[in-house]
Amino acid sequence: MMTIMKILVTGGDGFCGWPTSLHLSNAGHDILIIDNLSRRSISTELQYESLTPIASISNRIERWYELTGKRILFKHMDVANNYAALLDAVSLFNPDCIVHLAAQRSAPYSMMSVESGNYTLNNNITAANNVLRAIQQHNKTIKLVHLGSIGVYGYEDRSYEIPEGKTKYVGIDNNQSKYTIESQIPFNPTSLYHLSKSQITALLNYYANNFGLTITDLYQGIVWGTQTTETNMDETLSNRFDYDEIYGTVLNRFVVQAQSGMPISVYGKGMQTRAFIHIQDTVKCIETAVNSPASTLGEVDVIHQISETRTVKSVANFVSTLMNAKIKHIVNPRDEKEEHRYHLTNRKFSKLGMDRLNSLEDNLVDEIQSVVSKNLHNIDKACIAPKVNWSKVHARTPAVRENTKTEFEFS
Ligand code: USQ
Repeated sequence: MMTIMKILVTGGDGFCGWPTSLHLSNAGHDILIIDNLSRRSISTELQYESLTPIASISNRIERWYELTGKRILFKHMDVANNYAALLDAVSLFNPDCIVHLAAQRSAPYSMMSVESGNYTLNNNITAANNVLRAIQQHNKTIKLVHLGSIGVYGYEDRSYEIPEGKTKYVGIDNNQSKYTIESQIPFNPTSLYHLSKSQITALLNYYANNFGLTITDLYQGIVWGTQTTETNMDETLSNRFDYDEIYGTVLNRFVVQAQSGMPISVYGKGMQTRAFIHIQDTVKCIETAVNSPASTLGEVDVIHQISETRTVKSVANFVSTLMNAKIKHIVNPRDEKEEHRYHLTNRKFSKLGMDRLNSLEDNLVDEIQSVVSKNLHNIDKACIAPKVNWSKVHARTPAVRENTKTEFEFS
């Protein structure tokens, strides 16, 4: 029988956080969302809006209550900047589990300017430390599920399969005896956002080793899709859909481009391999992690939250064939390898019963029809061309938006 838990979701108003909160609430858990609503203020700052209309957090919560009779609690709070308030909330709510999703999650945003890079590092690392500290101070048995990123490994050429968690190195010491070193394979993040997530893994290990906290770290791939069973129940519950140059991830962008008659913009050669997961599977994987037994004391349980890996070119080809759209290779605005070997293990979720995750083939048509076609009139073509150049740190403020190029530079 499922145990009903009290679950605190930080970042519960965001793209992964909102559907996760609904999903866990629907499963019968008591949910408290803590969020500073920064995803909404960054949207205003950039002047890039979600393609789907987004209701206010109070309307979302009220509608959920009207539809289901389930009450989600909400506290407007900045986890990174108000430790005392966070500790108060944790002490008062006394959760069994904290799902920590509060983070600045865009890699391009973190590379946009010195300020946005510093904000990403400070916000993400301090928020994670505050959550860990609150658990340590209030009640060390609270389980932490952190949403990490598969991007911490980076995209160098690797001939081997990247394991979930530690790998063993066996060597011979000076006395000709065998010794073993256990460690994660080296991280090589390619953006400050991904660097912030790799720094957080050090924090998680520190608190697990030194204070015995129970922690699961989900290294998630690029999320695509918009709605889940719960967000589909009513328009007021709709999740966001970003396709702009900063927050839009590759597949969302390709679908919007194809649907609005623009060429699909493949950066460089397009042989970059990336891991993907549908938002419906994100919420199910998080639920599985919440319900799974505690990790070995002192060890962070690392799980790869991905359903498939594909090259950018194969994603472009798939969308192009499906929607009869042209593909254009454009000058890559990022510092990244355009061709590399990349293999990831993802056996842990199948062992936990999550063995059939959605692939592009399963869900893309539905996504195009129910989300993109329906909101075609809202597409702002000017926000699609990439304006952040990875190798040049240059400020991009709303004030200069009108003057920035909206055309692509083709290679
Ligand atoms: N790309 C294109 N054309 C585009 C946009 C992107 O070819 O129009 C390419 C990029 O060069 C890159 C790949 O597609 O090689 C993926 O780019 P992305 O923007 O979809 O994803 P990325 O910026 O790497 O990271 C994003 C989010 C981050 C999340 C991460 C998942 O910014 O929040 O954590 O996806 S992962 O990297 O797997 O950890």
